[in-house]
Amino acid sequence: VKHGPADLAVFGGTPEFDSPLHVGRPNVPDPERVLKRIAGALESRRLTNFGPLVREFEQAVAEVAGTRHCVATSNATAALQVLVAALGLRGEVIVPSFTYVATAHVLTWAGITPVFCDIDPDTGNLDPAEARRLVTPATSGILGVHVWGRQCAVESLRELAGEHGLALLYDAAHAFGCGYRGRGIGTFGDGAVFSFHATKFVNAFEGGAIVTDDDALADRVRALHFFGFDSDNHVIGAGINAKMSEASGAMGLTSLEAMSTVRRINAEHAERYVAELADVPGILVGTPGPNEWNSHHFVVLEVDADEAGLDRNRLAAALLAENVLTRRHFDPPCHRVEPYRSAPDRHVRRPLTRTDLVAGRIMQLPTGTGVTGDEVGRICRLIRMLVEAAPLL
Ligand code: T4K
Repeated sequence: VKHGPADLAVFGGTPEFDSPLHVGRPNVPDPERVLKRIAGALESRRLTNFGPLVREFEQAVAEVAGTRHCVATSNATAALQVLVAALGLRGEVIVPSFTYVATAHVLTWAGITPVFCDIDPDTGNLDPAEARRLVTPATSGILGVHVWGRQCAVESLRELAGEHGLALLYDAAHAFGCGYRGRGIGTFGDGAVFSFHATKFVNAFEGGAIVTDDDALADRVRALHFFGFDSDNHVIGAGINAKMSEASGAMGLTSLEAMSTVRRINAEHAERYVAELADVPGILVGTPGPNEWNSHHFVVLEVDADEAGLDRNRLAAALLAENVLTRRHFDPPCHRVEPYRSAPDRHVRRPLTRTDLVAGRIMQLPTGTGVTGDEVGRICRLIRMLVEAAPLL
């Protein structure tokens, strides 16, 4: 137990935790059930190419997403590549810089210019008014990102896309199991993409999915994620291989079965962080807005250095010394990494001041089934103590 600043690890005290606490520690659902499903796949020798596990996974994902169609993929990056190709995007696409680099890189790989748009600092999502100012005759689409599973300004973006005849797609890598106004988040836009990477709410080791309500788009996506082969075995376009394997299907299905338990644990952790840090100056724990349904997979802390007396980086370093490994997604934002920062004029049409501000202030804290409520309480006490000790740090 730490009694005062001298006990903090940054001042030579013993670290609070013996072993590191991670952000993104996978939720491992029911190992026996995963292995049983994999054994079944081995037994039947159906290992990939639309086996029964992947089919079942696709149906279950569509149900949670609230969409008519789901195509499971090897990861979300490949899913975005397929969706971008299926929608025929070209020229310029408006996208936030405050996202994982995968979102921007997918456009670059397709020969499209990502034009970075600033965000609403309250949600971390695309600012539709700013997006409107970025539309040019070369714009073919808007790619929004539902950061932390909080939905973009879906109504305004739909209006904007409709006015200019633009495709509207969403990177919902963070947002599986989330929703807004009673609708699954996958139902917004022409199509959306989920990630089932190991570090996500529901995981398939590696995995992703494309969801849509558009029958023709679904057919095209299905073909393009399988070298371009349609259901009649004709090649309809330049597809790639983005299929999900049965081993991933086994993990994904089992992880889906544990979803409500994981959501409950996440929600408890999130509530505890919010309650215990509520009166710590300069420390704000993000919460979903009204009408939002969230998986609480991310606990996002915003540090106001003026009020807290220390900035995000110093707080993160002091927590690291205590064996609390926070993450800083998304810092640096996309426009500050290659290849975008070397060619800012192509990608950054207006200053991204709110993106830079938010990126410099946020950090994610450990949550999920990899940490206990007691550990969350100890992390909160550490943060409180570090803010109190800020003048000494
Ligand atoms: N769009 C957005 C908005 C995204 O955030 C992402 C991915 C994508 C698209 C692309 O989705 P995918 O193509 O990946 O499906 C992670 C993930 O690698 C990445 O999927 C994710 N976003 C990104 C936000 O976070 P890191 O750098 O945090 O992961 P890593 O490997 O450092 O792991 C975090 C912590 O978890 C570590 O402390 C170790 C622990 N860990 C990790 C893995 C993978 C484990 O204990 N076991 C594990 O198996 O990137």
